Amino acid sequence: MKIVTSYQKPDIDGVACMYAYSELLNRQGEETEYFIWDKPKQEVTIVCDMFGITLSSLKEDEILENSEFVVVDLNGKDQLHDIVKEDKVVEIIDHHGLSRWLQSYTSIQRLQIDKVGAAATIVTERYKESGLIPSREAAILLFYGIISNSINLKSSLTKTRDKEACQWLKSICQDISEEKIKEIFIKKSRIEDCNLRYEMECEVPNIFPDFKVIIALLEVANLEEFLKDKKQQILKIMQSVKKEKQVNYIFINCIDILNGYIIVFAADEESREFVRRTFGYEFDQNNMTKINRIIPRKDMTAIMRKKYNPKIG
Ligand SMILES: [Mn+2]
Repeated sequence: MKIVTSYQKPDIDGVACMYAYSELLNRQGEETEYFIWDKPKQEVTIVCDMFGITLSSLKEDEILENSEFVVVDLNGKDQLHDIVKEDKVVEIIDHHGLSRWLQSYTSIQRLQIDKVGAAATIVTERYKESGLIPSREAAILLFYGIISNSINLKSSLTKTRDKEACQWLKSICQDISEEKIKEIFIKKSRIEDCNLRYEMECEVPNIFPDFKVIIALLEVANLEEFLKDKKQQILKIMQSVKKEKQVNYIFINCIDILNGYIIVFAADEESREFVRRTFGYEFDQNNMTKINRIIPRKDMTAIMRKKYNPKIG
């Protein structure tokens, strides 16, 4: 039995890949299920409710001892469930930078890590290659997975391949609609205070030889309005996460998903100084910096890895 899985609390790209790739493997005669670890991001619920999609993940205790794993939308290890043993991972499909854990996967039979906007693009291409048409549910999840990860195809990471995958999914599934994109983005921006920390994705530090840093992330529509209301709370959350996780620096990348710009600000002066010297951003009198294009968190992580990591093999 093969189990398709991804990182804890996956976003819609991760969920789309688990759902759709497991479906594809099953239709190609393999026996697979998918395992969603922990509650997915809010956007997953929004899309599933909107289109009446039901997810049926394996439960932790249903995973058999000698299962093999396919890991999607991830090539690291620190965000994988303990049950996923390195030597049981047989395939990886991802679009993130290469992680230092990659070498520990000793049983890999198939590995595809491409710099595209979403891992769902790669899974969509697997369907095209196979000559099979994804189910309505798989097509919808893949489409909005690509739209979400590529910020409506506006992110600097967007490739022609992402656009072509979206075109193809639209052509095979009539329920996919452009109008729904704005609706999803606006719904996604209504973040309750009790969910703010969770939506900020600020729990996993990037560990470098000399320091630890967290890049929090928020993707909302009408960002400036949103920050008028939430900036103080965001600062407080960052300051307590900094203590709790014992990291040296913490800052947030806020992306306006409708208007295509970002605002970056940091928890304290130390963290601001780190952002200045790492990315060259300058802060205004409110200690914020606005950049008139979308810089994905992945790009920031890549810059840090290049600058501060000794060469990874
Ligand atoms: Mn992704």
